[in-house]
Amino acid sequence: MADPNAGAEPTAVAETVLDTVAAVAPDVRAGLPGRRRYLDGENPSGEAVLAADVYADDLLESAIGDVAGVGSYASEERETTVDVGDGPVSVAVDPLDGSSNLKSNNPMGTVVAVYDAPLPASGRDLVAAGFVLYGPVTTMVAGVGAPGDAAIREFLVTDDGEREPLGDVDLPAEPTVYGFGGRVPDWPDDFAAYVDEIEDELKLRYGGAMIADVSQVLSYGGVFAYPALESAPDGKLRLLFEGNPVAYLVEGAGGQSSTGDGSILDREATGLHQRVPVYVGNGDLVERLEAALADS
Ligand code: P6P
Repeated sequence: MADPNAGAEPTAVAETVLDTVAAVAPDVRAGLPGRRRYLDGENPSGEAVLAADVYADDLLESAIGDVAGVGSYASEERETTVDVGDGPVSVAVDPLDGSSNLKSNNPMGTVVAVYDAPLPASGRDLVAAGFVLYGPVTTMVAGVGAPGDAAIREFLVTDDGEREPLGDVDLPAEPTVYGFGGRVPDWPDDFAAYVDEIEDELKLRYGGAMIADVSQVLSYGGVFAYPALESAPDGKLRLLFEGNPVAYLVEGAGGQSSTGDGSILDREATGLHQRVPVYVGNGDLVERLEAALADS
């Protein structure tokens, strides 16, 4: 029997993946109230797992696994990839980024990265990336195409799981906000010196969910970082389903990304859960940060 995924054009598959994530989003959101409890055990990154994390992951794996052209599914919650078909496209997901915000009822999101390559894959192999933000309104920010070629757009996600275009996302030229993860005592001296330099120029906005904090940078201009830490030289965020997709989106919106030493998209992928320092935002702010880190 002919492979139904044969000849599946990666960007067409990617569009369908984004539609599928939007279609599932109302169910993810509706399932949050009853799933604020922690489960026994840890995720592959050694972090506590909420019932909502597993619920969202199961919904997304089932829905994305049915998309023709998708060959494998990976997520923050799963040690290894799941073979879901014979297609050329791999999908890496953070099902509920910032789920610890459930306790405080602050925003969180679903992050999706679509690669035209087996996992683990480089950010240069992305053919699409996006996030759903469960805020006062459910929205999606996404792009389809090679890194740098894709227009980054915002969509309203309706109660029926449809994507209604709201317009292009362009990083404001004048930055106004910053938000940095980790604890001040754990920041290396060079990063702390950078913070001292910019904290009088920008307003502190940090909400503890990467996607919500990146959304503020995309909306108001500025810089988000989960930096390399003294205790964790590769930082906290994962390359495949956090660093790469936000780098794709912020660079596509007119900003820059960095690991501290060049674009996140150029970081070699060696594992599904490898961590990477994440610095994204307006180019001047990212370049000043790279200079500060290089001075150390
Ligand atoms: P901290 C959420 O758990 C997450 O992975 C990112 O969404 C967020 O940026 C970071 O961790 C928050 O970490 O140490 O500030 O709680």
